[in-house]
Amino acid sequence: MRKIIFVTGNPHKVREAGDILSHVGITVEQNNCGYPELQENELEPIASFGARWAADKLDSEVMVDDSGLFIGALGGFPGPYSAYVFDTLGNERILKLMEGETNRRAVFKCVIGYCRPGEEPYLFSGEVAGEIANESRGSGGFGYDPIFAVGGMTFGEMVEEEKNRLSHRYAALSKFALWLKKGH
Ligand code: ITT
Repeated sequence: MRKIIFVTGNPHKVREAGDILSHVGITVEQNNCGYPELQENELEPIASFGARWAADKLDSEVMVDDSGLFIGALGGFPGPYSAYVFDTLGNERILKLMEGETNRRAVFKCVIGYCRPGEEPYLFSGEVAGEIANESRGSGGFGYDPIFAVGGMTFGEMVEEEKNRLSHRYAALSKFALWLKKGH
């Protein structure tokens, strides 16, 4: 089994990535060393810089995951600021911001950055379209899962395998896995 170091402070991401990548013979190991998160309007440069920085710091091949929830009616907010907004506002106050809003469309995006020491990073992105639920539902998953719904069900209401079959992370990791399988 090939083992890739996953630099993240979020154990839920590691668990999901571990599940998804185990099907293609890859295991992931969490490293909590962190990386400087650029302030950018897109996820790609954040993942790119982070992957390169961590590969050089750990002198090993690494992957990072930068994800964000882009809410249409809020002009794409919180997008790349999703972690900060989750920590400061949280789901209930996002639902308040969305009160009376009929356009509930949102997109969850994930960008996986992969890098080897001294090399250029590679990026793999995935997204899933969904809606902001009217209320928080379900206790599964993490973060925005209880308020992000696909096909009428929130990620929080889904069992892990269901979320992992249709999530933004699954979409990004599938591309990554395919690329690795080609011998990279
Ligand atoms: P690292 O940067 O250390 O990897 P993080 O949790 O800060 O961990 P992000 O910046 O990518 O990661 O996360 C943005 C926010 O979106 C954060 O609050 C996450 O909890 C949340 N999030 C990311 N993926 C999610 C998912 O699949 N379902 C629900 N919320 C998610």
